[in-house]
Amino acid sequence: MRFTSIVVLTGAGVSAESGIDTFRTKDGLWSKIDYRDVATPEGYAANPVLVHEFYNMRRRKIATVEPNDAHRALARLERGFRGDFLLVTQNVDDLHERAGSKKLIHMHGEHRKALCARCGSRSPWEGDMSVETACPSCGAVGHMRPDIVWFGEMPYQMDRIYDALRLADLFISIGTSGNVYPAAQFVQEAGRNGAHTIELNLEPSETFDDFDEAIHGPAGKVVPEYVD
Ligand code: BJW
Repeated sequence: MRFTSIVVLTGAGVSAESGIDTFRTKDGLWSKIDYRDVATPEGYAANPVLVHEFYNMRRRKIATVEPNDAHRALARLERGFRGDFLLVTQNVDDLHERAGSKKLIHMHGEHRKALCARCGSRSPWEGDMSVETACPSCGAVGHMRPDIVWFGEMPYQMDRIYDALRLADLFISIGTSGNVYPAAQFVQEAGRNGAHTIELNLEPSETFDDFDEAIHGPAGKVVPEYVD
């Protein structure tokens, strides 16, 4: 491969063929539940029981699914690439790790972690969570929440991501609708710094026009074809 520094951005579409719901497609999560109720700090303050139920259900689902060919192809790309590599995922599932990816950032958090809103500690989390759950670090009850970045909150590790985007000479965006910022701006940031930019998505995304190249189709097919 002629490139020296690769940044890959993934979204819900990369996990769709594993059986995880996307958000904004016709039957996606946001067609069934109002995102303001479950994906904002205000929704959580208004009804923490509903929010815990929503994430408990999603955490249980993730435990039953497996990585697909797209996750495995990205792990192969990382293993076989000699230069700098960073996988930035918006997904909160752990399918990239389970497929073998190592150099990755979960910019929107992780289902298998809990965040204490009282002391700020993060803990690995496996089972359900409720308003009765005590924080393993400080012992406070009623402050544990899923470690998920909600609307209006700052995504994780933005400095590291922007540093990688500035150095990248290849930016690959996979399975994301390009509706949610700041991830939707990464293609512009990478392109401004000279990277070749490519979209691999089921259909043209909102930011399709910003890419140098696009291949449209299911991730489980187009990602291995592109990578191998
Ligand atoms: C397939 C496929 C297959 C299907 N193969 N492809 C006005 C203007 C601009 C910005 C704002 C604004 N008002 C508010 C904002 C900011 C806000 C925002 O972007 N809002 C927009 C909705 C307008 N953003 C934020 O608040 C973020 N924080 C922030 O901006 O902080 C300030 C800041 C500023 C500057 C720098 C840094 C920081 C936080 C956003 C947090 C998002 N959180 C969620 C959590 C949901 C909870 C949960 O997980 O349960 O993250 S929302 C949800 O959307 C989730 C996802 O990670 C994220 C992105 O969705 P994604 O992955 O793109 O999924 P879909 O469903 O949209 O698309 C799937 C795609 O796959 C589709 O295109 C399909 O076609 C495709 N596909 N099957 C390949 N088999």
